[in-house]
Amino acid sequence: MTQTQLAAEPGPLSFAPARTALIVIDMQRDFLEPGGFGETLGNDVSLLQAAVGPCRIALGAARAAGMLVIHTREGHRPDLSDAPPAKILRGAPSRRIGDPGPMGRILIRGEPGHDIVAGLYPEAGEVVLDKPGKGAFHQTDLAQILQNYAIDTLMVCGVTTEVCVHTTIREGNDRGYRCVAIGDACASYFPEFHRVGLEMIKAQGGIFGWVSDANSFAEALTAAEQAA
Ligand code: C5J
Repeated sequence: MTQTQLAAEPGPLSFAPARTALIVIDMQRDFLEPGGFGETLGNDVSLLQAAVGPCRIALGAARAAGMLVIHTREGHRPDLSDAPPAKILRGAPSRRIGDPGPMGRILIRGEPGHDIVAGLYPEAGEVVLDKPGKGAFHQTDLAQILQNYAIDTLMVCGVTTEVCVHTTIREGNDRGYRCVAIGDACASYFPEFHRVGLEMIKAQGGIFGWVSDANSFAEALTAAEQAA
């Protein structure tokens, strides 16, 4: 099986594209566009645009390499039966989960705001995973999907760095996956949290993963293609 080397921190990582999944976390209108969940929590959603271009690079490279691509969407059933009251009621947002907004009901499956942004839209055959929580393993069939494809390495990008990206990487690490944050393809409403969030992953010799970037990921896949 073809292996390739990824430039990463705290050190390079050898991986087999055939055993690797790209997971694009929650690049949804609800987080990236005005009027959605992110804005109701008082955030400047324009800050998340920084991740779109690098996510496109990572997605394009993964697609060209024939890798498993998984898109996640955070959201809830229309009857809110899967939404913990503590999540709905937490904080003091101007509009809460399930309430009507300019992109439909906030953070509800099937509503326009729940959809993935146009520039990163899933292609036919890619896995779209609906998750009720922050982590992509919580109450989803992700573990089964990764097992079925014999995946051992997760390349993770999306939003937000310190919430859903971090939670998913921590969950994956505890389940034995080698997890890499594609750092420039992640973003946060808090630039400092983004920076420190990436630092946390790779500190202590890579305490729960590695950090790389979209171009390095694409270069590693090109090298794998040339070696095959
Ligand atoms: C948040 C996420 N931040 N996708 N969700 O609530 O990170």
